Amino acid sequence: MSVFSVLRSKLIKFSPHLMEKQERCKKCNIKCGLIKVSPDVLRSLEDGFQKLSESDSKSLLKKYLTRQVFDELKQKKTSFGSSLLDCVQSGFHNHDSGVGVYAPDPEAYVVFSSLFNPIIQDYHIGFGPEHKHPKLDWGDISSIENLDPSGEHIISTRVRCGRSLEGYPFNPCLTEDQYREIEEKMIKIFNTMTGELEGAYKDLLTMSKEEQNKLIDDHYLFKEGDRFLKSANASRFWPIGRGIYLNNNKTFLVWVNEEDHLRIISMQPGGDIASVYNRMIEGVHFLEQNLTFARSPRFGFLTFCPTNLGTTIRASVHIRIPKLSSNKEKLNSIAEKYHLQVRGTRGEHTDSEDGVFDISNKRRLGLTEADAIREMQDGILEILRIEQSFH
Ligand code: ADP
Ligand code: CIR
Repeated sequence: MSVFSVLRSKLIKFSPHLMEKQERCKKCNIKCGLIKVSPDVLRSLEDGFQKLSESDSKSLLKKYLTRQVFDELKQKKTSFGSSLLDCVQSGFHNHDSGVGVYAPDPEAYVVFSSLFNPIIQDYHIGFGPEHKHPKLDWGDISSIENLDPSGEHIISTRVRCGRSLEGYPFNPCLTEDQYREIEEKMIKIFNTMTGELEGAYKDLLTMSKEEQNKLIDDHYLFKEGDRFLKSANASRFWPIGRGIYLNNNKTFLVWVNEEDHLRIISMQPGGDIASVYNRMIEGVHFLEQNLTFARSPRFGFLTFCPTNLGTTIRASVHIRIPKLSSNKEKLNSIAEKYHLQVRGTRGEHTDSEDGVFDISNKRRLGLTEADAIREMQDGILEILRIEQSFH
């Protein structure tokens, strides 16, 4: 590579507007073929592709990264300088990934659409390339029922959504200054929260290990050292810019700069999903008075992981179902039929402890917020009906 082309690609990476006079690609309408992918990156791509092909990985990445798609995409870059390697390296390193891809910046969903589209269609159950995410609709909260009024099975309920701030790329492209800038912006807003949402922000940089571990064990804080995120280049400068806002009742939380710029979370003991959902909406309304969230006409709210696009809603219960827990096949078949996802007690990629599962809606894209909540509610009610029918 000549000195000139190295300089040019560096300049373009930091100043995408320099590409303005260049031609746009006919397929993705982005200047995706103009910055050369380096021989090192190409070698890592070929090597990773070969190893994944020979593995018994069940990831969606392995399923959809055919040789043809790989050859079509391996030379492309977004105007942020992201290559195919930035999208797939988590799945290349972690063959036990369920999905295996992340979008390093918002353009990646378009430039690498031949890979993202089929993965999105598979995960979000039928959201095809011709589909558009519907308009935001929180729905009628008064129609949502308590999932477990007797309090016998549901330990707690949580609803979260993810938000990216317009004007910033995702984790792998954020600079150290941008991490600090986002955090500072958020602290100013958190300081103005009142009423039920009033609380305090704690940054990870100055938090003691004891406090951090207690918050993780109590299910408030994100875990440390997620290997899927780490190999996606999403943990650079950790713990700079990362932290958690907690209201005084510990029922409303905001994660800053973990997987997404923001995760807005509401949770409480029991099965009163209407109260939990309502509080999360209140928090979102408050934050959006002060921030602009990145939203695409096709994908809805934009997130780092394609599994979170659209509504970005994950509504979950921690549920004790001893009978179904000893009949995993039955539990999985109900989950599949009702579009639910079963996770372990400490979140994704963890095991169930004491027969407690985290069960939530699976898809978030191609349906409204109200539909996502309804889908979770219908599935959980069916699980409880079946659990109670075993005597
Ligand atoms: P997400 O992708 O929604 O952020 P994770 O699977 O990473 O979720 O889990 C984050 C944390 O939230 C974990 O500690 C997990 O146990 C906790 N959590 C998820 N659902 C519930 C729930 N219904 N009640 C209590 N904690 C929950
Ligand atoms: C995987 O493929 O298993 C991980 N990359 C996680 C995928 C979805 N979860 C997430 O975004 N937290």
